[in-house]
Amino acid sequence: MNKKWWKEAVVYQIYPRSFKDSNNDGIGDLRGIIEKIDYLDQLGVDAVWLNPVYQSPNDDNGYDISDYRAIMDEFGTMEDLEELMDLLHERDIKLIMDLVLNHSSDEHQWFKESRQSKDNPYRDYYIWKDGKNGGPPNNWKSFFGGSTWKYDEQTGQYYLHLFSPKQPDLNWENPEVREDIYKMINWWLEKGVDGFRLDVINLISKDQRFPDGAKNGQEGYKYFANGPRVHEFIQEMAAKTYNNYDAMTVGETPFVDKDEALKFVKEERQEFSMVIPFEHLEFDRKEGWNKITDWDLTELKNLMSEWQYKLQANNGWTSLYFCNHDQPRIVSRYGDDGKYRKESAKMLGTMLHTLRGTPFIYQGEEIGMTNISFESLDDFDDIETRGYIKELQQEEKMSEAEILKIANYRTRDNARTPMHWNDSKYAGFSEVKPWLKMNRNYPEVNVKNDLAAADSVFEYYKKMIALRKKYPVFAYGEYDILLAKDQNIYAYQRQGKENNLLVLLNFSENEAKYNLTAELEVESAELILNNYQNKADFKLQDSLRPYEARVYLY
Ligand code: ISL
Ligand code: CA
Repeated sequence: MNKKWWKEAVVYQIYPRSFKDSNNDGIGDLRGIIEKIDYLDQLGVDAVWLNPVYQSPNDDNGYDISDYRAIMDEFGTMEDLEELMDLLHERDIKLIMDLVLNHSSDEHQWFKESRQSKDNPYRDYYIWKDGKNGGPPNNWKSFFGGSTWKYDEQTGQYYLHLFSPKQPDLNWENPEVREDIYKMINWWLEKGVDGFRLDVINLISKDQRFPDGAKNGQEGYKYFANGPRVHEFIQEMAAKTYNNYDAMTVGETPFVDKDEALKFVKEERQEFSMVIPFEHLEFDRKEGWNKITDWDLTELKNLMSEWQYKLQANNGWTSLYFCNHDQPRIVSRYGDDGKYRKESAKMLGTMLHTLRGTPFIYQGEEIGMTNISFESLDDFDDIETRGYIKELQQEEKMSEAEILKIANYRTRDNARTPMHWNDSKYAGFSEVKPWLKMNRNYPEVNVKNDLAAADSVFEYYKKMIALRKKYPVFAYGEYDILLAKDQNIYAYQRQGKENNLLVLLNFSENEAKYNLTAELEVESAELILNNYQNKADFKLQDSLRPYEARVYLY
């Protein structure tokens, strides 16, 4: 196994808008992050990934970029970003930037030109088509509701937008677009950033026939996800930009299974260091956004195992995550955000830090932040949620109360409420009313409390990160599942050069018995991590307490 800094790293994701507001305008900013570098250092993370901080009209909170080489006014200046980068580097923390290359803002100079006329030099920077039978060119459905096509009066054609109409898709078929993008990426690399998270990067190559999708357009993704030229484009970009640096790259890849993933991350192919998988976060939404589905731990175990085995056998790598700015909080989904909040937060964290891959922590996860419960549909800010609410009201005629229930469970706002630093009004995030409502439990769940308590989620995370640094088996050990059929316990081994790990995770709120005598021949092992105070001796046959996590070294 080739050693790489990013295989040993733990990444901390910051959503700048909601991390820390330094100038009290209610919006988090770069100087706010600078104020909290000590905190990141204390936790022990190796890299910080910032969600987009570029100039943007904020139709989708920065994922609609109007200038890739300028900083959003609300977040600060380029000097602030450079200072942040230098200060992180002084502490050996890398800086990973978000790159949104599938689309830009409609307020980007390129699009302003492009929509002017059919013979404008920038026309082919975007995807323009004539309508069909008085409607859009095909039936593809946008991620945020409605058609993916918008009619533009000026030239009488439609442009493609997989996301909001203010996020027109760039035309990667055009070599000039690609070259302009590569120049921009190199400009950031020259500045000294250490890598990139590449937004929906597997959507950049569209089937040029633009066929209708089955199921009334729901399956349009078959023609724009993992498209015909996607690997050609990525290999070209990699060779001309980040592969000439010691950079880490993580491709965000919806609609990708383990086989598809391998094409992006097999080391010899030189595309990405790792991808962001989605399948492990889809169990509770198999029947769509507006229905919470029951699921079984064995499904999660099977899926994780498939990825783990496939990637380790083929020299591939992955990111490990449960939370990000698009996902509801994991304790409220796969854990318990009531009685066992702390135990389950630690147990889920243990899984992320002991599988083979690079763990990503999303701000607030390290203190066990939970989902929100907004009281009015007007409180939601997320463009995706607002799209669904409209659909449920107009097409499904669902009642307000039902919509509120599902929106609170599903909304991306769950991740985006301001970070809880202490128990003061607005939780130490700001002194004025923040841009998005707070989660009401901040007087209990906050950094100040966690730093003061020995059994806090924060202290546990700190310990996990330190262990990962101490024992290479955390990063490089071979994965092997144990107790594969158990419905409550996820158990596995990691086999390394010097040591092995045994990981036992109880996903249920009840005590769960296990018997490893048929699968393991280990006489003694040291308990190096446990989320309960009364420590358990090593036994091949024993039981785990509710949401208990144990990691043994032998
Ligand atoms: O968030 C989702 C599910 O709740 C996805 O549909 C999401 O839109 C998709 O994963 C792509 O996400 C990325 O690109 C979007 C942006 O809104 C997300 O914040 C970003 O992570 C468009 O740039
Ligand atoms: Ca601010």
